[in-house]
Amino acid sequence: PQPADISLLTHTSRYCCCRASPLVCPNQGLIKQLDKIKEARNLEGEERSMLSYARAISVSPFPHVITHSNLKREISKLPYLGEKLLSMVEEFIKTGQINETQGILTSSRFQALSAFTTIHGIGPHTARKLYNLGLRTLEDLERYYEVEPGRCGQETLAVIEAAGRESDEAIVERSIKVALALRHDFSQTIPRAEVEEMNRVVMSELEQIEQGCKSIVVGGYRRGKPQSNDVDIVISHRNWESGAGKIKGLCKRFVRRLHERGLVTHVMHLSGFHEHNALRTHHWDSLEKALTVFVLPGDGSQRRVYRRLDLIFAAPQVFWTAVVGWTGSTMFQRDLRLYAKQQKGFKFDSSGISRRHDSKLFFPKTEREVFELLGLVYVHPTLRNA
Ligand code: TTP
Ligand code: MN
Ligand code: MN
Ligand code: MN
Repeated sequence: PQPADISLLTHTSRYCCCRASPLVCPNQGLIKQLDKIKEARNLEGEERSMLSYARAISVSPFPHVITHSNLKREISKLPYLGEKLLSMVEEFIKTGQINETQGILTSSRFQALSAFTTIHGIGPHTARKLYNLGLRTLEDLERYYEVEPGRCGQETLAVIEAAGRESDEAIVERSIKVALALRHDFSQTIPRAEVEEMNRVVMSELEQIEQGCKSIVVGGYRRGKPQSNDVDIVISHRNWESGAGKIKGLCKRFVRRLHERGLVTHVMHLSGFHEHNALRTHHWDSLEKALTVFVLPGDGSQRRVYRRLDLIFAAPQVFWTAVVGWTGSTMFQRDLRLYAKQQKGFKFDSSGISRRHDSKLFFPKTEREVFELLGLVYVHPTLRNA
């Protein structure tokens, strides 16, 4: 990161897209405790409370270790730390833990619900439904969904062809079955070198069916995480004029190809992303994406681990908004949208930027331009871990 950029960021802003959020911060212990409470609220469907904790966590990368001496003076001036949160922070400073967190950690309901939501496709709502049926462990879930560990046959080609014509329930049910069957592989995190190898293999396959494409690995990898839970790649085309036409329909064609080549073994979901309002009439109106299971070709000596791979396709005009959106973090992106709306009268999401009053579209040519358009100081990807 350029020092000039960092020094312009302020830790007292209400928006985390104006603050520096490194991967590891001086108050990691506090954040870990608050994160459990946040997760518990999320699992119980308490959205507002969940967001309060998420916001408290996002301001806690305060540049220094939070102590008694700076608590009154500086910490109480940070946004989102109200009376209740401040008393928890105080408790943490005194005892090294938070009582409520300890209660959560020993709750068997919390343990079951958080185990359930590690499965892609199971959100808090489904997790609670399964818990109410008396299910408690992932083994219980395997029996319920009639899934055998390590084995998941799927008519992948049929899934690809059916894209866009399936019900949400069918998509979720399939995702859960695949994620359950392959959960022992999916729980192994992906080192950076393997992420890079996957991108290389994907792009050399893509070159075979469409020349001139480009990609950036986004998600946690781009924010500097040493290990990722999945791999997210935004794909576009180098030609500004003809690129949009080449990207259109590429998602399905490419996933079919990767499946033929034995690289994509399963498809969880294939879709156009939610559309950017003002873009609707144009041919680059929405982002096509594929949520898949990918396996690197082996040399025969050992079985390769199944990995989750997300491919996002963006026309050149919306490539950089897609990259910023999919780099995350989720909180960083949430505040980018909020800042754009509240401070600039702009609409921002992964599939584009537009001005609200006249729907004028903007097509940034670099990542810095995305920030400039929104009137923001550039934040390096490794400082977007809010
Ligand atoms: P994830 O892959 O779910 O999360 P991550 O890459 O930050 O961390 P990891 O995979 O290692 O657990 O999502 C990647 C980013 O994409 C996320 O930070 C926000 C964005 N995103 C969207 O914009 N829309 C979506 O529907 C999803 C799932 C993610
Ligand atoms: Mn990811
Ligand atoms: Mn994830
Ligand atoms: Mn992902």
